[in-house]
Amino acid sequence: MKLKSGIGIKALLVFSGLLAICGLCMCDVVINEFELSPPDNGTVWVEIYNTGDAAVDLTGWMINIVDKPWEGPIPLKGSIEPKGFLAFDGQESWVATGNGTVFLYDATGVEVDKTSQQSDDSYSDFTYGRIPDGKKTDTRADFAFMMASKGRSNVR
Ligand SMILES: [Ca+2]
Ligand SMILES: [Ca+2]
Repeated sequence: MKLKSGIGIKALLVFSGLLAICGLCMCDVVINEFELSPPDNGTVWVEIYNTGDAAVDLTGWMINIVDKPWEGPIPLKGSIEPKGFLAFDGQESWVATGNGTVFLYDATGVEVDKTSQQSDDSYSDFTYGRIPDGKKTDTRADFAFMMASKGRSNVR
């Protein structure tokens, strides 16, 4: 009897371990749009989109904008709803060069998404975004130069 329950607990631990691993594998959140060349000396920002069917806890997640040797880390918080959009601002003190690659890391530091390197010196209301939302073939073609839609669905 004791042995049985011991096995039961072990199985339960293995099972919850698998659940935890699945939780970490949620690669359903993508970088959906980013503004590295904002108009009027504005703040750079990055929009993420949850392509999945479950809310994702963003505690401990991080966006990093890299324009070597410069890096701009943006810690995330809260959670993102299924098919939801969220935009996170960089720091106002950052001087936008219009260049950069954007990375998204989950709470364990695993790279969840990465954009192509972009260069945009227009300092206009246009941004780079995935059209349609969440399009991910891991090529430059995933991102179109489009009218900014911060925190909303992307439209050409
Ligand atoms: Ca812009
Ligand atoms: Ca958008």
